Amino acid sequence: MSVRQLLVDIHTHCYLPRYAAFLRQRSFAPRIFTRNQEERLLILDDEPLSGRPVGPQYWDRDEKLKFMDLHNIDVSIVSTANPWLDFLDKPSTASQLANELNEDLENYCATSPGVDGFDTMKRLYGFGLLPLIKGIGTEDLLQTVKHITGLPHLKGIIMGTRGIGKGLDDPALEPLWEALSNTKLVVFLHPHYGLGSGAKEAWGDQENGHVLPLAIGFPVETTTAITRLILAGVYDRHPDLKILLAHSGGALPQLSSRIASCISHDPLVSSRLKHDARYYVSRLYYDAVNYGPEEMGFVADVIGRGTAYSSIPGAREDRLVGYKRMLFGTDHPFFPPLGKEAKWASVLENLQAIDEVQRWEKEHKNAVRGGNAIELFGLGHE
Ligand code: 5CU
Repeated sequence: MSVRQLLVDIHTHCYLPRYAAFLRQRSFAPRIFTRNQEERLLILDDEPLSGRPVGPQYWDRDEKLKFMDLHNIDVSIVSTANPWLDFLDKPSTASQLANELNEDLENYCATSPGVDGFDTMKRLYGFGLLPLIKGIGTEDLLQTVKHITGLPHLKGIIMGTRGIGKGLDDPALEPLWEALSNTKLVVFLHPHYGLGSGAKEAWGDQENGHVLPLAIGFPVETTTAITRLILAGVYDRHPDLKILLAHSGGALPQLSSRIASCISHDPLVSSRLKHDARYYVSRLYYDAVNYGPEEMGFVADVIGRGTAYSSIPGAREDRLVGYKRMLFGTDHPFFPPLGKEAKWASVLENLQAIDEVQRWEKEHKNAVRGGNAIELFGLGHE
């Protein structure tokens, strides 16, 4: 009897009811407000103050399950959408809210239905939140990591690119990397700020909706953040860290040889790292959210090629292993159809892209669609 291959969505968001209620109490971004009897969401610094419509698809678990059913998604690993708790300024509020939201998400997942034919597997798992704000104590961060490791349906944490205010190369984060690398938790690194204060000039005066911040700002932000982490030697000190990059790593795969070359020509940095930068690229995980078969195959090729850049003697290049580090995602509830179509193009495009990668056999496509996620997150073994 052949075993059904599962479709697992590892990039799918929500604003839990408690989080949405919190945003409704705020009078500036991030906030949810009502205009003409319609709730609207304002989260990005550079979006029009009118925000955009927001509704139950962001907080109602039944809506998530309906969306999954519509697209034949068996399992989702749900994360709070940006900007998480980054905007809070009181460590005690951030820690308390993180703990409450992590409990809420555990409950959201633990009480979800099981997957048909897979006895021990739930349809919903989650990424928890850390109180990553300026002024937070290391103990508070480590306490939250410990709390999350005790919540069996939370399989990782989602975090933004600012860490506790100074980015991911901040030495103050060292104990956190250490703690995370001693757990099975996967760190989902996700953008929010785009180009930050440089955006106004970079995007120009023309009104282009959300296109530039999302298509360019987000990926550049992720690329910069993970490059800074690599340059700080975090992966050398914590090779067991499991970091999953949103949007297929942004521009990292495309720029990895250039980054490696810039490092090797820089007198300050050339001897700092244990490996060529391309090796670290092969140690990361990437969502398969890039909407095109050529991009999908390219990212996998670059990951696979990185295996040859280890400074470990005898390391061999195996281009085909790249697919093992790529995992299907949707970005739901963002990118809904503009028209009345039932199925979401943003989902179908990524599925089609996976399906059309040249040189990927059925086995590779199934791994990216779900097998890799089941293995990486240990689904069904809680
Ligand atoms: O449309 C957007 O603004 C977003 C966002 O903020 N976060 C995300 O994950 N996808 C799209």
